[in-house]
Amino acid sequence: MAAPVILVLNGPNLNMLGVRQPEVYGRTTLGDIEASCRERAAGLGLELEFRQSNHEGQLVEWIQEARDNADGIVINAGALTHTSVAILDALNLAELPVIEVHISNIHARESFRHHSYISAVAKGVIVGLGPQGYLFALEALATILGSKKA
Ligand code: CA2
Repeated sequence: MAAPVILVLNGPNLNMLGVRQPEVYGRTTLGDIEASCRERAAGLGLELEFRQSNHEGQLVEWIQEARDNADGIVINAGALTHTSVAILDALNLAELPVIEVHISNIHARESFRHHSYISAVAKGVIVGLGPQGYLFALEALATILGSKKA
């Protein structure tokens, strides 16, 4: 059987991880996160597509494509988490299991970060656990999709 395909999507400014504000987001770069996700996905029997865009429309298009090309989505939409009904609609249309990830604990930060449009469609939400949150999200999808190796 073919390995389930997981689309890991990253929104605006996440390409700056490890470069600015290490006190909030740490020193790990998005490249480091991609490498650890690839390693974990291989161990879980998952195929990985890892992407980042600063553009809402690009993220919407990737989510639309995922409906036919992927089996699950991990998404850290960055600041679009708190503003984008378009991403919520795209995720609803995709009809795939979604795990929402945030590196920081958005509930311990400014009040405008406390609400997420994406949480309404997410099977689960992982916040505040740093880059490891992405790995927990892959574990969760592997369990949901039944691909976890014994
Ligand atoms: O904690 C998270 O993962 C966030 O999704 C990160 C977003 C923020 O807007 C969300 O509220 C929570 C920010 C993306 C990263 O922005 C950077 C800013 C400075 C230095 C490095 C990254």
